[in-house]
Amino acid sequence: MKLLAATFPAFLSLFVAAAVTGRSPTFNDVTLDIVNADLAPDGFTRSTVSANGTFPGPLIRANKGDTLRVTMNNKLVITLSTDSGMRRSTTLDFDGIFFDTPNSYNEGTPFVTTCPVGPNASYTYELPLGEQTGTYWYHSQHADGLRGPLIIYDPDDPQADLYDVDDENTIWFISDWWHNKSLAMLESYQATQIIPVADGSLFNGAGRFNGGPEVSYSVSTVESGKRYRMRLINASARSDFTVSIDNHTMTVIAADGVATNPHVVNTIDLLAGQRYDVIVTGDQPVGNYWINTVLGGGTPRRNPNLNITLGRGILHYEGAPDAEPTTPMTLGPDEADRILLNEWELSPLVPIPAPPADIELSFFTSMTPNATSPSGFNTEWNINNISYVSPLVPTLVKIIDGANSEDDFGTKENTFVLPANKVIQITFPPSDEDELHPFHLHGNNFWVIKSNGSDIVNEVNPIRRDVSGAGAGGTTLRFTTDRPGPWFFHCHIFWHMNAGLASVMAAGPDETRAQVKPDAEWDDLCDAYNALPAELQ
Ligand SMILES: *[C@@H]1O[C@H](CO)[C@@H](O)[C@H](O)[C@H]1NC(C)=O
Ligand SMILES: *[C@@H]1O[C@H](CO)[C@@H](O)[C@H](O)[C@H]1NC(C)=O
Ligand SMILES: *[C@@H]1O[C@H](CO)[C@@H](O)[C@H](O)[C@H]1NC(C)=O
Ligand SMILES: *[C@@H]1O[C@H](CO)[C@@H](O)[C@H](O)[C@H]1NC(C)=O
Ligand SMILES: *[C@@H]1O[C@H](CO)[C@@H](O)[C@H](O)[C@H]1NC(C)=O
Ligand SMILES: *[C@@H]1O[C@H](CO)[C@@H](O)[C@H](O)[C@H]1NC(C)=O
Ligand SMILES: *[C@@H]1O[C@H](CO)[C@@H](O)[C@H](O)[C@H]1NC(C)=O
Ligand SMILES: *[C@@H]1O[C@H](CO)[C@@H](O)[C@H](O)[C@H]1NC(C)=O
Ligand SMILES: *[C@@H]1O[C@H](CO)[C@@H](O)[C@H](O)[C@H]1NC(C)=O
Ligand SMILES: [Cu+2]
Repeated sequence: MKLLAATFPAFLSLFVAAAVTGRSPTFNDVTLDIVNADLAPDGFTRSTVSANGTFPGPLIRANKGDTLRVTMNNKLVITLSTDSGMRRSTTLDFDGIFFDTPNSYNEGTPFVTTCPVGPNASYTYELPLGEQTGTYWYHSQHADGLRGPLIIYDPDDPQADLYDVDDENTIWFISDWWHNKSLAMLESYQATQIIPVADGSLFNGAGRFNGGPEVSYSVSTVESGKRYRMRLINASARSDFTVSIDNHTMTVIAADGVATNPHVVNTIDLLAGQRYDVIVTGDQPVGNYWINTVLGGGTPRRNPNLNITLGRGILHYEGAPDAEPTTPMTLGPDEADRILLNEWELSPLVPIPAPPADIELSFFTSMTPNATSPSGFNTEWNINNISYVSPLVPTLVKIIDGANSEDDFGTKENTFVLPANKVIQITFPPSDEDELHPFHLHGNNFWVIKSNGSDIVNEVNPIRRDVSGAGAGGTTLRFTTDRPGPWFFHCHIFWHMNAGLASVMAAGPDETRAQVKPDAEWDDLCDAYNALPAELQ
């Protein structure tokens, strides 16, 4: 007995120590087969590039502290002759995941941290999740369907008392949907400067377009009296969404994986790549209610298939008939009744004041029509007059091989070499932009010191996130370079990014060389990619 009494606490404290220092991570192995699949989520059949043949791709679920190992098998081979117009080589990008430094080479951004993986090849991405929790998504760098949710659950969630249900049925995956293949649309955009307009939108993989069949809308079921943690993911290529639920409010409790103080609204504008976790309570009479997901970004004038009224899902109470709501399809609350989520009104649950900036950068965005760029593009988006073009050798490879200053990169790589452990401020000055560019920083959160649409400057408890809009009103972001590595910083609108609205924040080249230790599997990717014929790249 004595022995037991003496060893038990010792065992316990060892166990706790291991959990805290992450010395014995739980490996969580996931396989995704990237395949060409014919899908018709809105009733129109098209060939897609998809994870496991579905849209959205399967849920990747993890717990706080896990090390995720995602094996991607590129099986984009079978229908080569019929599927031209979609790329064969691919990577996976895990939006919002920090990656701890030694592993940041697994971050998946083509030609920044890796070369794409060709057909019939596989790659295993290792993601040590550390302290991160919340709502994320994975995607490839194209608009042909490869997108899916990634949720990190926290068994000791400090917000657990705010909701009763949080499971695979409380994910709201919202995206635009395109009937044409992305390469053809990109070519047309670059030739004409006319940005493609989506054919419609999907709510959890179901939607409709004008003149299409009446596909059943996706149903989200709730029980009267219960509180649900709905995880909204805007997995759009271009479009943003205005989300509301007839007769219900939404209490925002997290933005891009960062827990916030509860904030009640009835309308949320979701930019491409953004995520919000909201509490929805079954506090209305048992019935069926429309969830309105109204697509922004382009007018039906440019694409007659698009009817923004058709983007929706159903909030169904247990006990109500299995039927569509009998109320009209609207675009959400009238202007007067709208309680819009304003980013600057959110405050993190755990405030971290933004330290003063050591280095200040100013980002001026512009579009140059009819440019003749090295890539042959005819429409260019610029940051400070430079339109990003991917290098042939990934930024990380160059850094490992000794690149130290901006002169070691081509002008078109728009790479900012930043010392480690500094505070960087990026200001988008007020401009005559008529679009809001959802700028996304890989591998890090930033503080939103000033949001577009507000003059409030907040350095005390600003929201931290990884996507924020830059537009006419001006936006100020701040982040630290305490994670060495080259981090892509780009507009999340697929068409803008591909036309050059992107840059790379190369944090701490010396520290990157010292700390980032790629394995042999990664080392082989570029040689394998470069050996592929162009049509397989
Ligand atoms: C994807 O499909 C493969 C092959 O069927 C399967 O082994 C794997 O578990 C699936 N992945 C997920 C995340 O469901
Ligand atoms: C991929 O493997 C399949 C089956 O082994 C083969 O038919 C096909 O030619 C391969 N494709 C490439 C691009 O290597
Ligand atoms: C630029 O391209 C557009 C569309 O092709 C064309 O209408 C316009 O005249 C061109 N402008 C110049 C300056 O070449
Ligand atoms: C899709 O392709 C069709 C046929 O070429 C074309 O008429 C339409 O404008 C394209 N749609 C988009 C969004 O590019
Ligand atoms: C997703 O992001 C795009 C681009 O910013 C935006 O147009 C669209 O409204 C967003 N969707 C949602 C549901 O917020
Ligand atoms: C929503 O509330 C309005 C009045 O506030 C009511 O007219 C309408 O019937 C309600 N909708 C449902 C589906 O109960
Ligand atoms: C869009 O869809 C709604 C609902 O079905 C319909 O009432 C409306 O007429 C459609 N709009 C157009 C322009 O067809
Ligand atoms: C971009 O080019 C314009 C026109 O040549 C020039 O006026 C402006 O100063 C340049 N901006 C930057 C940030 O280099
Ligand atoms: C950005 O801010 C400007 C200035 O406040 C405002 O006019 C514009 O509507 C905002 N853009 C969006 C999409 O909210
Ligand atoms: Cu943009």
